[in-house]
Amino acid sequence: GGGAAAEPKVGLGVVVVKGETVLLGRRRSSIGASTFAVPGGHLEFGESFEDCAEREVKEETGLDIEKIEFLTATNTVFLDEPRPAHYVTIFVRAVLANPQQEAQNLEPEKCDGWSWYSWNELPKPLFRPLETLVESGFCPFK
Ligand code: 8DG
Ligand code: MG
Ligand code: MG
Repeated sequence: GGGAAAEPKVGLGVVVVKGETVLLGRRRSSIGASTFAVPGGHLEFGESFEDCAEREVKEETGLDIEKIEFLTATNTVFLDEPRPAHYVTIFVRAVLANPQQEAQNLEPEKCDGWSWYSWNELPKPLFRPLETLVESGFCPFK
């Protein structure tokens, strides 16, 4: 796998914040299988970060988000995967448009389910881009 034609891709992760907690799900997809990640996916051609964040969170969890803000970007090379990959991940933060709304697992073939975790008690292992974000000392609460 991997071949000379492989290029870095742009992923986008959404740190959805509710009170002191963030939304994470365990991945079933090939890259980072069984690691905990925030909802997200590929930035599509012509899409803004905000539109991508809204779309991916809606597709994967059914949740409506607002107050979408850019946080930071990470650079991750996945060499130990079945198919090597390189992602620049744009991380944004958002809050629920309606805090009563519950997360649904709308892509069960890609995720084991969504739960809320305190930033101080994150589950392990984290998906590499998220681990990088956490290790950089970044805190989405302010
Ligand atoms: P899409 O086809 O809906 O765009 O993608 P997806 O089906 O949602 O796939 P995904 O694996 O969730 O996201 C696509 C890629 O984005 C993934 O293989 C790696 C990259 N990615 C990061 N960081 C993050 C992250 O924090 N969360 C998610 N979900 N994907 C991320 O680089
Ligand atoms: Mg996804
Ligand atoms: Mg998706």
